[in-house]
Amino acid sequence: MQSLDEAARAVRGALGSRGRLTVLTGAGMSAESGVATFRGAGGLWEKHRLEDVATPEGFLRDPRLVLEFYNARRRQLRAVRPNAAHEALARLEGALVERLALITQNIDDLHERAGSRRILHMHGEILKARCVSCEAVLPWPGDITLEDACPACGDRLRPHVVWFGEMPFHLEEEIPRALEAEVFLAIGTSGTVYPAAGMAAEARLRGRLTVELNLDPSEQSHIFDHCVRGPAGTTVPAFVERILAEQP
Ligand code: BV8
Ligand code: ZN
Repeated sequence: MQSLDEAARAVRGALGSRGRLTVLTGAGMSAESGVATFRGAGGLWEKHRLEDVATPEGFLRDPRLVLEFYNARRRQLRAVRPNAAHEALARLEGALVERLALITQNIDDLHERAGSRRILHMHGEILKARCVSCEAVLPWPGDITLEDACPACGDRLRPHVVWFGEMPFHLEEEIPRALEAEVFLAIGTSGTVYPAAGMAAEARLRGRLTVELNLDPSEQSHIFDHCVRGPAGTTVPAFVERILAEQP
């Protein structure tokens, strides 16, 4: 993949021996693990309207439908495994350590299970529940039902995920700091959902090198200095190998 070599060479140049790299991942990262994406064929939004299952209004209207939507996705997560792309990013973190910032839009735990340690889940985590009143956050690998109650205050539980119209996490400090990195790399995201979709433009505004690894063109492809087409399970390990080849 000629453009992959070109992009990796540019990243090595921009990184040098001390430069920082920020990675933003989306559903395309987990696609080859068998986790449905949102907008692809057979995607999650084909079966449900976003308004019904991924908004606070939808939860108020029909909490059982919403809880079941996430219960099904949580159950499916137990049957899948991280893929070569997740594993390559964990290797990259092992080499770059605090020079790498990993921001994910995904609510699965596949980055963690591949060995990544420092992950910013800007849209929350499906394996955690949150109390609708006192906002206690609890590890929750099983189903959430209407009968489940917050151990602290007894009120109802919801998935600890960011719905449309809700404020994503880590926007005040960690993400702005991560966008100062010399290189911004987006992997497997359609660039449709803001403010995540605006990150490439932010990085470019700061004069940073921007690279996209995606199966298809995204809504932000025109922003990136380099766009490498292909499945993450192939492009990410190849990319990481080329970047690490030169790291002291
Ligand atoms: C907010 C958690 C205020 C829940 C998610 C009008 C214009 C602009 C913006 C808006 C607007 N109206 C409303 C908004 C704001 C809204 C928004 O952006 N809406 C969109 C639909 C227009 N955003 C919000 O509401 C956000 N909050 O704005 O609050 C605010 C504003 C600024 C600052 C502070 C506060 C909250 C959004 C969070 C919603 N929650 N997820 C859950 O998961 O159920 S979003 C959900 O979709 C995912 O988390 C993910 O982030 C997102 C996008 O999906 P992708 O990850 O990109 O996946 P997708 O399927 O779309 O694409 C997959 C890509 O992978 C494709 O490109 C494909 O080609 C590629 N691919 C596939 N297979 C592979 C692959 N690539 C490589 N290899 C493969 N094998
Ligand atoms: Zn509570």
